[in-house]
Amino acid sequence: MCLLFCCYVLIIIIAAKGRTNGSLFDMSEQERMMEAEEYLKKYGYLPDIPETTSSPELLQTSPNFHEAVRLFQAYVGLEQTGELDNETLTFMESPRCGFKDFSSPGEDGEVLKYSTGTVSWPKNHLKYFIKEYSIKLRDEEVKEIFQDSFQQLWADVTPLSFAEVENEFDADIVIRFATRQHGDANPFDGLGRVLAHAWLPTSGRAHFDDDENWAGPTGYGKSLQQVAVHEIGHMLGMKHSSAPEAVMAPYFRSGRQYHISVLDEDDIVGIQSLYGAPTVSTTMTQFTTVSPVPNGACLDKVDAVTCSNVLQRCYVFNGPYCWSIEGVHRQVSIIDSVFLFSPSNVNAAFFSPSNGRTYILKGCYVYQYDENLNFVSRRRNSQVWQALPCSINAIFYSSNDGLTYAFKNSWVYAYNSGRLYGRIRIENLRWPNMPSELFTGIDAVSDVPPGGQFSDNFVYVFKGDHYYMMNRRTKFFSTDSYNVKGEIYTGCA
Ligand SMILES: [Ca+2]
Ligand SMILES: [Ca+2]
Ligand SMILES: [Zn+2]
Ligand SMILES: [Zn+2]
Repeated sequence: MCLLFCCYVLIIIIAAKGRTNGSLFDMSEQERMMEAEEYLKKYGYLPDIPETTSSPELLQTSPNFHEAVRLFQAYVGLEQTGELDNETLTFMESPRCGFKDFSSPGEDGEVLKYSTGTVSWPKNHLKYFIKEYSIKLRDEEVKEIFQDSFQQLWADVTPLSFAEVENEFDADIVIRFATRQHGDANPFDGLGRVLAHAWLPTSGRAHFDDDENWAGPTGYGKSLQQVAVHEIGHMLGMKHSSAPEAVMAPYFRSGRQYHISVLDEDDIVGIQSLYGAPTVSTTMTQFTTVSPVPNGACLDKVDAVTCSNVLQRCYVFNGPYCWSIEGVHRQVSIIDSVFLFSPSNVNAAFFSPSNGRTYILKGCYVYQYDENLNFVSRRRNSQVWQALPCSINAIFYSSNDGLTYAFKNSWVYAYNSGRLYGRIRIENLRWPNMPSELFTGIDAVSDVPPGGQFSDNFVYVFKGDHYYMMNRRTKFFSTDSYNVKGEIYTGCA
């Protein structure tokens, strides 16, 4: 008896579940037609007129319904059969953005690629605020993902710039993570299907479904970065694109497209139709005007260090200057008089013994120089190293294990050539005896002592006005730290 009763309860639960979130494949054909109609209305393929009472019989014979299916199939790149075949149903089941694909159905039956709203922001500097965080990721990680999504992709191809603020009233853009009913007309639907939605300018709102298993750049789950870049696109005025490779395509991509490191040509043309191309100041033909090198200038902190074993010379960067150190000789110069096109106040620099190149990183860009320090190229961080964020703190090549380590805030990214080998928190590096003040970030690292003894056994880690020594082989940190000012290469001694 109990067994029967329990089964009965279970069936009711399954049936009730099927009504709200069941698979299209498990439904009767009639239910499937009704669900598909809802879907096509929701995403703009069919007019959403409440008075029309549709029935599966009516739909089966309705030319509008089959036309809408055909339009949907064209949009997602399927054969236009006009029927709810398996490929079509699979797309309708896939995780996607909640924004409509068409705002007016049909649009002359023409399938556009990128499309934009008619309104863009009337200013180029926008402030955003994360009002509610995800329970799936640390706040700090969410902050970093949004910072990079704004800076690294959209700001790079437009005159737009972005800053995070800590107050809703100062913000143009407000971001929330929420589940189910959350105060607007589009409640979320639990795990899967709709992942997020956002509004066109100048509303400045984006909501992310926190029932999704959001993941950072190397975690398993749905890449928050991929969805964030897409929703930011909406908030800047972009609608959906039918170009399958576009960031503004409505469907979530798993696998190789997990983390977006460049916008598609389609997205770039679209966003530039609203805001134009970047202004000159972000391109590399800028003129630096800095005061002449001060006499007796000395370093109190270090932006970056790089040592070339081809030239047997190190460069230590601070503000607009770099100190060249070769044995006991040191010379101060303005950075771009040595490294053509390099900006000042660099983030990080290192020399790679595998190709003899020197790399200088600032913001989202990496400047490359050949073994004689001739300028080679300027590319995005993420084009050179997979998923490397903008504005890192430090980077160095470890001759011991052949990996390149890049540091940003409390994270370290390890690379095998350009491929991401792993990303962990600095405190989990298992480099014994590491001082805890380094867990929150470091300023610079050098595999060679800035004095230039190339056979030396230590790696030098800089933070503030101190540096620390780590054994190159054992990765064991010395207990003592040293004041940067006390050293010959700083010019302060
Ligand atoms: Ca969902
Ligand atoms: Ca630095
Ligand atoms: Zn969207
Ligand atoms: Zn919402």
